[in-house]
Amino acid sequence: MSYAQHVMDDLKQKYASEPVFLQAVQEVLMTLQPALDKDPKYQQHKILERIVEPERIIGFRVEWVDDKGEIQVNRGFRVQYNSALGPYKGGLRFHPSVNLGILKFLGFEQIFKNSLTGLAIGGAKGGSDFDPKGKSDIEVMRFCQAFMNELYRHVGATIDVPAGDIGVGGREVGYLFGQYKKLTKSYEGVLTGKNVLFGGSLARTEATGYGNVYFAQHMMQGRGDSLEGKTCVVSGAGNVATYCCEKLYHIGAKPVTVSDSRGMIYDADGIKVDVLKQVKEVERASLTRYAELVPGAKYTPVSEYPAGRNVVWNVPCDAAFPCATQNELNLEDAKALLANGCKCVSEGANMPSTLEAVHAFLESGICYGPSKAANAGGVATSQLEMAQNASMQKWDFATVDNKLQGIMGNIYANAFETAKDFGQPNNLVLGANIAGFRKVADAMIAQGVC
Ligand code: NDP
Ligand code: 2IT
Repeated sequence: MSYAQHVMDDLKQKYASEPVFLQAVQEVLMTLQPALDKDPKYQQHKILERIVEPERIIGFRVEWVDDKGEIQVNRGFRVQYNSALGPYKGGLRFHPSVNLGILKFLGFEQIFKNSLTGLAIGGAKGGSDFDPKGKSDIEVMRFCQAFMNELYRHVGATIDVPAGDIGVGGREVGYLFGQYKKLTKSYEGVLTGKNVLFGGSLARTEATGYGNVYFAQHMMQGRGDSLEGKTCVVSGAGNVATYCCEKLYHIGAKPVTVSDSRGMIYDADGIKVDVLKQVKEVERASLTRYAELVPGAKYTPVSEYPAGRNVVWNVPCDAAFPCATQNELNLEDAKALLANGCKCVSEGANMPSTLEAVHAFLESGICYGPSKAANAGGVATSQLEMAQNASMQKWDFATVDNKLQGIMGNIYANAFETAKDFGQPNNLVLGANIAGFRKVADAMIAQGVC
């Protein structure tokens, strides 16, 4: 039995109750074997056994009082996964589905993603089962303050720097930052994704979506093609999806769909990004509101989806950008995309495709950009925010965006060249996993067993 398989089997026994965590580890470990065979030092130093275990897991009770005066209790977590390359770095997710297994999957992915950026950041993730939906602004503020009342002990500008993810955007980061400052007296870059008024970086809001499109454009250009003039489907309607749509227009492509947890929009003329921002960023409403504001757009509620399938993937397209959540694209969806002529899938969300869907994309030979490479622009720009905070500088939008473009180009080249070195030039899953892994593993070996 191979080294990777042995570690995977052991993990399956230990963490049977954490299926998405096991899925994320499986995807990585099953592609690493050629690198492990080439260099026995990784097995000698028991790198796999070490890298799959978080350095530290912090779990805590979050109690707060809602607008009716009732006490509410939520669970809070921070998974400090790996600090070989730098301070822990990764987002916070506030969503009712959050549990330790989901945060371990996200934290594990973050290790390799952050390594791929080429920047000095370790991997982490955190969050809570708190649901910001339907809560008043004051309730969200009280919750964020209660969450930080424990988290502040474990984070800091050179220790662990959280940011946003699902359910955590500029508003939440602002409240978390305010409470950290209150508790510690320290005005420091302890969170990224801050408002530009108090240390936030220009282009951080746009970075994940823009970066995903830059990555997809590199993949297409690598095949002598381009996204220009192409019809694109996008899932999600939050931060990543919105700025993915915006950048698609900048490069001459047309996004025709977006979706949220209640339904999807098909707008054949192209998604109106200003309307989407109004609905989601200003009104915080459902996509039914988009259909009200854009009469030509077609809204399909989840209740009309065929069992478990987002109909976004049935819309004929040249390129697809899953930007909502994990496992939102299954084998049937992959087959529908391929049958309709889709040539490129670039993942804005973390692990949006099931393992079966990933295999279908790889076998088909289309451009497939795995999330830890394609969506790394968000965390990379977070590191640029850390750099600006540490040096007390503020860079203009173009400076940050140019750096982001350079980073996405480097990630593509690194994943592609690594995949080529291992004889599978079009397998960016293998290329990204091996390239991300080797840097972290080599740093762990150099830092000793500690
Ligand atoms: P947001 O909260 O801004 O938006 C999430 C979007 O996805 C919403 O439209 C939401 O719908 C939808 N969604 C969430 N969960 C589900 C679900 N279970 N089923 C259907 N739709 C769902 O989050 P982001 O845009 O920031 O994050 C989207 C994805 O991108 C996540 O996978 C995240 O981990 C990843 N990511 C984010 C980065 C960032 O910088 N923000 C960086 C890298 C990756 P609704 O509003 O109805 O809940
Ligand atoms: O999944 C991710 O990379 C993020 N949610 C962004 C993390 C960050 O620290 O900016």
